[in-house]
Amino acid sequence: DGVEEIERGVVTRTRPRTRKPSNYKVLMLNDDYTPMEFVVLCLQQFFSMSIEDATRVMLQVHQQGVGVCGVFTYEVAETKVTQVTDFARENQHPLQCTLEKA
Ligand code: TYC
Repeated sequence: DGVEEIERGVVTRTRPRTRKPSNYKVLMLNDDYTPMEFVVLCLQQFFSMSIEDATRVMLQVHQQGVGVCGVFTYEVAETKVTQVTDFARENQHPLQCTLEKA
């Protein structure tokens, strides 16, 4: 903790005022029904991936059950999860996305 002398010899101890925000991974989960092309489209649209990277991540999720879409601050990660989930529901797909502290 920092030590500050303010006036007339009064000494106060202060905590460091800021803390770096933690990062969160956005994870894509596999399911049996969402079309592969739809997952690739989501990864391109919401995570700005090239078609090659999107296809690689989609296949990893398909084969291993889960894959990392990216790492973001909590607020951004939460927004991405909502965007993917809403877009999937609008298109009647069960695709699931979640976040995990990095
Ligand atoms: N397993 C799906 C299929 O065979 C494809 C898929 C991949 C679904 C990744 C979800 O996050 C996912 N159609």
